[in-house]
Amino acid sequence: MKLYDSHRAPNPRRVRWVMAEKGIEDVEIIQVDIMSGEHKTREYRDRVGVPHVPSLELDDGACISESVAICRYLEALYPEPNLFGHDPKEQAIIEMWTRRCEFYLANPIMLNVRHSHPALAALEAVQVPQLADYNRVAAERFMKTLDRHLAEHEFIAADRFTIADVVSAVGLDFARLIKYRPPEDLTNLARWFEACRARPAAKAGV
Ligand SMILES: N[C@@H](CCC(=O)N[C@@H](CS)C(=O)NCC(=O)O)C(=O)O
Repeated sequence: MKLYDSHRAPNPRRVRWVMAEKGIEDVEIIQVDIMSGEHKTREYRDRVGVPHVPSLELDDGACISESVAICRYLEALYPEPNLFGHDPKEQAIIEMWTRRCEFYLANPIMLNVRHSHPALAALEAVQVPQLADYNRVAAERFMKTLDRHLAEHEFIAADRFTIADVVSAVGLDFARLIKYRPPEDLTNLARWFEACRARPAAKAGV
């Protein structure tokens, strides 16, 4: 299998992190330079279907994009350690949190960064500072919810590290590009974030 990756981009990092948690080493990593538009070439779009990274190309040539779908596929091939849930209830709860964390935290943070960092202007038709502010405020609203939840829970979605933690930690870490730090009073969030960042797999390909 081949992973179309882009070194600094957050969504491919989710996949690299999951691969490292599971000790997956038999995937060839191919760097795609999104800053120069390599993901928009005819060849890449024909192969992958969308101008996005990551994408996982299977040995039969099929390409799976969407980082969480790729991670779920890898979980089916390499079930341990379990990141997506053991039984229907746990799977649904982990998916619930993963979607919340993607919609209300990771995506707004990504938009905040993309509309603030001068170097990322290359990825936007136009950078809109108000959009950056709006998305930061939206992400911080959900950070408060997460902080309250993490007062009672070590990890976000289960009694162990899961895909919901990967999505959230990668999102928050991406904001370091613009030197963003979550509000200091969110101490439970800070404790959880440091625990995630301390995991050996957090350094995969970073
Ligand atoms: N929901 C998709 C998002 C993919 C995505 O937006 N990837 C970014 C890099 S993190 C990208 O390819 N950006 C290229 C662009 O915006 O032109 C996923 O989770 O894989």
